[in-house]
Amino acid sequence: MNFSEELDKRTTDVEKVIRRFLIDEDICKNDKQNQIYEAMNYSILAGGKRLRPMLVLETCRLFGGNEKDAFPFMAAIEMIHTYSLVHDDLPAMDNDEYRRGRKTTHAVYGEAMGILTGDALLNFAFETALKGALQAENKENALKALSILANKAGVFGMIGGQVVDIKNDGRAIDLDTLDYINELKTGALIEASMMMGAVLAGADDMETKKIEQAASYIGQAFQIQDDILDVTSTSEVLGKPVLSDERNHKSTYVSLLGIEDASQKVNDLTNKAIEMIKSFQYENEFLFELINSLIYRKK
Ligand code: GRG
Repeated sequence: MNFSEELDKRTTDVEKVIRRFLIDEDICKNDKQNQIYEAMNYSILAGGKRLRPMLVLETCRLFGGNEKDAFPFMAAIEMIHTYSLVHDDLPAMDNDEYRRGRKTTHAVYGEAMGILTGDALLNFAFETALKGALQAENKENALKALSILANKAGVFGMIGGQVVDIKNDGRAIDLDTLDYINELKTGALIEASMMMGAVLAGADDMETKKIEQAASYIGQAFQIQDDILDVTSTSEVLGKPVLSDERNHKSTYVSLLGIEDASQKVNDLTNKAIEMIKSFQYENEFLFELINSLIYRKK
């Protein structure tokens, strides 16, 4: 099996894990609030690369951990990621009509339900992770993972990055501010994913710190590649509008440095991350290939 076939297979496996933690609409169909279950499942089951849950699992495997303990955290991180997309697409934020190749949640269910769907996914993520932690083989490690998740999703992580991004809306920003936004807005959930995988497998503080740094490089590279695809790809391939940064007057690595330098930066950051992870002397060839493949991703 080549890497791309292996990736497809593992994405399907990750998808199966996520589905196990979602609300069963049939069982709950008599609840008066049943539309929220439908909207939650509509947004989370719309596809997506499932990168973050895959990083949880593969980093857990890197450190030789118990995969079962990682499952609820894989679902939780994808719920938080999906909530951020649902809220980011709202009229008050980017006001986008398409995401993951289909109508955005608010476009289908209305703005109020869009807000509530994001809120519900965020809350359900913590309910899922907490239940998982209570049943985990190593509860102390699971609690550490839970604390990482809360920290990286919040004001010191993803939300903090979004705040700085919005505060600078329509303004030209310098590279330092851009790095700050990218590290938090995009990097924080990727850091959370890899750190959770590591601590669930019993990685010590020094190893976890190193994983955090490597994941931060991966997150920055991921965001710069996202900016490149925004100007080089098509809405059919991406499943969302292109040229959105230009339309929203957003400074990116592409607008500040040009495509060539931005691509070089993606390469450099990715290589630094892989080198750092390889320095542990643990083996997970698929994880290394996965990180490397993000340089060439088309969506
Ligand atoms: C808290 C409202 C709120 C927002 C937080 C993460 C975020 C800020 C907004 C989401 C939109 C955005 C451009 C995020 C940057 C990270 C990024 C490139 C997300 C897209 O992730 P992919 O490509 O998406 O993994 P799929 O659909 O494949 O899961």
